[in-house]
Amino acid sequence: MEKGVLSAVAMIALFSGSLGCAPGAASDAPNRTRFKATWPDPDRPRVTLSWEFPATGGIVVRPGAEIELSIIPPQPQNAAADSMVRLEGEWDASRASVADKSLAIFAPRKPGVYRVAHSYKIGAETVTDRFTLFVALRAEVAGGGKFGEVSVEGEKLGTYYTPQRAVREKVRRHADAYGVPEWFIRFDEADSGVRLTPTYTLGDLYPREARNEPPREHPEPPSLHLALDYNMLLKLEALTEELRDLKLLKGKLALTSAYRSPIYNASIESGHYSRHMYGDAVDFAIDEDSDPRQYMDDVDGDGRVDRRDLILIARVVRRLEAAGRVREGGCGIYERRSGGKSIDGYIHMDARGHHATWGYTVDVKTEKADGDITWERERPDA
Ligand SMILES: [Ca+2]
Ligand SMILES: [Ca+2]
Repeated sequence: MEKGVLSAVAMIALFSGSLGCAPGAASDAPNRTRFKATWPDPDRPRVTLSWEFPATGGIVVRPGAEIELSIIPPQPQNAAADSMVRLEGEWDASRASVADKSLAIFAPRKPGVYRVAHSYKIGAETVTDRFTLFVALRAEVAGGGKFGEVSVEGEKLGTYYTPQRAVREKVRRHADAYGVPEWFIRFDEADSGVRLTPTYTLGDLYPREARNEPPREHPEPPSLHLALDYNMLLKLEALTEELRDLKLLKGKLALTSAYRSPIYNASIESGHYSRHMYGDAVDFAIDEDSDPRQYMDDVDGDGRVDRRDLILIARVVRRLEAAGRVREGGCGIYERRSGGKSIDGYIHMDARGHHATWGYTVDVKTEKADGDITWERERPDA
C-alpha cells in the first residue's frame, strides 16, 4: 500500500446483524449515536486506550495511528438504509460513504481535525453525530535541543527549562517527568463541545483563569495549542465517576485549567515547573449549586465552604491512587479567603507519576498565598 494513503481500510461489519439495545450505555444522551474508540496513547503508543463517548466524542492521536471505531446507533434503531457513515475532512484516501458501523481506520498523516459522521433519521428529520480525530502536531524546540523555547505551528509557547537545573531537588530527582510535551492539538472554539473523555469537552479543558474574578493584572491569553496527557484525562474521569458514586457530585467537576503554555503559566505567576505545562494537571472545584459567583460548594454539608470540603475531595484522589486505579501524582488544595473568612477553594490534581502534596490559603483579592494548610504528610521517599 502506498505510504501516506492508509485510510479507512479493513472495514469490519460487526454490526451487520441485529442492532439490539446497548446494555450499560450511559443515559445522558439516550437518543444519539455512541462511539466506542480504541486507539494508542499518543504519548505512550504501546498503551491502548478505549472509551465509549456519547454523540460528540473525540480522540487525540499521532499521525497515521491505527484506530478502531464502533458506531452504536441510537435506540430504537432505524432502518439500516437510513443510516450512513462517512468521513469528513481531507482524509488521505477518503471514502465518500462507509456503510459499516465498525471501522478500522488509520489516522491521516497530515495533522488536523477530521471527523467520522453518522447520519440517521428520526421521523422525517436527518440527524448527524460526529466523532472527531485530532491528529496531533509535533512541538518544535528552538535550536533542536531537548529544552528551551518551544513552538507549535509557529505559535510560541514559551520556555521549558531543563529539570536538572531546577532549584527544587525533587524536580531534579524526577527529571524524566519534565520533558517537553511532544504532541499538541490546536484549540478551535468550533471544537469546544467535542468530548475528549466521556464527560469532559475540549472547552472544559481550556484555561479560564483569565476570566476569573477579580481578573489577573497582566494575564497573557492562553495559547491556542495545548498538550493533554491521557494519564490525566483517565484520572479526571475516574475521579468524576468515583465522586458520583459517593454522591459528592452529580454532573461534572468545574475545571479551571488543564494545559498551560509556559508563557501563559508565567503570566498567572505559576511555578517554573508547573505540571500544567506538561499537560497532566487539572485545577477544579465542585460547583453545582448555581451560586452566581461560581464558587466551590459546601460538599460536606456543614454549612460552610472551607478547607474541609477540599480535603474531603483530595482524599478521594488519594484513595484512587492507593487502589492503583489512577496514576500517582500531585494533589494540592487552595482555600480562598476574603477578610479572613473562607469562601471558596479549588483543588489541583496531576498525574506526574510520583507523590506530591501541598495546601495554601489564598487571598481572593490578591490571589497570593498567605498561609499553609497541612492536610497530608509528604511521604519520606517523595
Ligand atoms: Ca457553587
Ligand atoms: Ca463544608
